[in-house]
Amino acid sequence: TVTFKSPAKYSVRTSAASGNDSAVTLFDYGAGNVQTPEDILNAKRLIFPGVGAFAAMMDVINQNGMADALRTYIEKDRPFLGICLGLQLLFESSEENGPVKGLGLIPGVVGRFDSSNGCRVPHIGWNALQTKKDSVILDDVANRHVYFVHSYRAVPSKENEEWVSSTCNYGIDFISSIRRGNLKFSPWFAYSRKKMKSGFHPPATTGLTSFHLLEGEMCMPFNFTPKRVEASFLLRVRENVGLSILRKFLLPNSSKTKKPFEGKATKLAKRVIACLDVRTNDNGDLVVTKGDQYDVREQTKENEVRNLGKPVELAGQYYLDGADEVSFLNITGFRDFPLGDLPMLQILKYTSENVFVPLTVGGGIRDFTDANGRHYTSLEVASEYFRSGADKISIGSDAVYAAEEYIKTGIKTGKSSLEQISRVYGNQAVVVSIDPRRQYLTSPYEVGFKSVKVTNPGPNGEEYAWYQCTVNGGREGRPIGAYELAKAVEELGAGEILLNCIDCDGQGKGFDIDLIKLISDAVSIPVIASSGAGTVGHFAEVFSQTNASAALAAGIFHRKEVPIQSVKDHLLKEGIEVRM
Ligand code: 1PR
Repeated sequence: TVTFKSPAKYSVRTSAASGNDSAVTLFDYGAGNVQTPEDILNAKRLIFPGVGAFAAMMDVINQNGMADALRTYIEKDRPFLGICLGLQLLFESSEENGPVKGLGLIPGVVGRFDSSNGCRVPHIGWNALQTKKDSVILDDVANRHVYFVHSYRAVPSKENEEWVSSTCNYGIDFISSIRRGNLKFSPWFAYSRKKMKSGFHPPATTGLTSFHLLEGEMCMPFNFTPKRVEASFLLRVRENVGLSILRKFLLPNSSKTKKPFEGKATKLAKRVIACLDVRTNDNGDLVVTKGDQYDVREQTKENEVRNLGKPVELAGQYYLDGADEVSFLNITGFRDFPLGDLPMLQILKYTSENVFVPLTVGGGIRDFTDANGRHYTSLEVASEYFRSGADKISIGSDAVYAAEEYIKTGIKTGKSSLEQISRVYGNQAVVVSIDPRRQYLTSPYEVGFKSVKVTNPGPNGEEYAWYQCTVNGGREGRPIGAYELAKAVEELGAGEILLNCIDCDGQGKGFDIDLIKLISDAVSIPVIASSGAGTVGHFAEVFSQTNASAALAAGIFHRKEVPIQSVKDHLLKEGIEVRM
């Protein structure tokens, strides 16, 4: 029984008062304190989809008495499923903005990943679990990749060994799930009567509005709308691992969902991302379009906007085809205010009901004053995107201005959209999209920006180039290079870089390896290589010759020239780990 107290709000909880054993209570610690400590104590099963920052969460739950209620509930061996912060808060303390004390139910601390061991932070993507002991709830996860996105992790130690049910390796081993319960009982008993705590890191990216669950080979955004719950629990539960974990928690005597997975996940997989550039065409319909070097109009007399399909349908197809993430770029967001562009929000809502891989959305994230004089902050714009189902937002033009200002003054004002959104939602939720254009040079000393010796000389035999950042969809060049921008936005709080290249966009001749090498070597956050994919070989090339964590393509997928599955098959053949 899943009933919602306030379905219109995302801060929903279920009714645990029905007396029905299958009732589940969702722990909402923020958003107006709709939940009381009594609700926790009366819960039949409690799910804590913790998102946000550790310190802020502990403050809230200590002040409103929920921390004590939670401790009592868990100490009484009542069924509890903690996700993300819902796992981390059980430990003694977290380093996140701290040290800050946790509930102290499990010995050990939550610390930050260290990028000095060669791993990019945040840890983003599909990684492999090492299951430690027979943990029925993880049946369907064995040998699979599951999605992580986080900068902090619980540290395994002798003292907490007995709690650990799986670990994951990212430079070092960290705790990916914990569990305690006596397995001489049947699974039903194990879940219903004994301690059961399992926290896969989930994404924490959607603030207080939603949480993510591991999905069959992936993690999904999970907005708790009744429709979504119904669709997900009742219809999709057979299809994916994440939901099967939930199902096993909620319906412990249910049968195994699938035959064992035959592949073998061993480490963090390289991601293949499908990108949908979206804009309104001349008839007023929101369509997926695709440019040639950012020109999205057909070379016809009518000069119409190229129309490659419907956004929700295409995104759904790419999810089924095996895309590891889907990105929407609202490419005219720089001139059309996104909150005035409700169809885009609708597209996100519909897409997130059916697409259970992380969704990124970009375009138009900035402060804005509308025609009636109402001022919207970039944070409000981003929040609206998150509420509509986005897991990450991507900032283009506004990040360029912020980086220019930061480089000029050396001061982090905390006021840029990038800083504000990453402070509230975490840097793993903030992508900076860079739109650079190659500018050839005869000597690297011609400009004050970082240049590279290019593999293919320029039209006049120039051997060097710098990559000039642009704003407003490539329309305006700015006095800042991609290298300088990438380093500045990393310092300002970006969690990932989406690295386009206007010269290569839509050309199908391969990624700009020189550029991607330059940027992925310069920063320690993940870099998504974009623009120019034309063959499966181009993906293998970018992963073998650069430190890109993901590769994104648009045209070849929209025109059905290269299926996502064939990209993955090829990468696998080349010895590059992918999520199959
Ligand atoms: O500046 O914050 O409003 O964000 C605008 C966003 O829209 C930016 O992320 C910017 O990259 C994007 N954008 C703006 N204009 C265009 C355009 O094409 N005219 N699209 C545009 C960027 C590039 C990629 C493309 C890859 C792969 N498109 O997203 O998907 O190049 O293409 P390919 O595989 O076909 O080569 P703001």
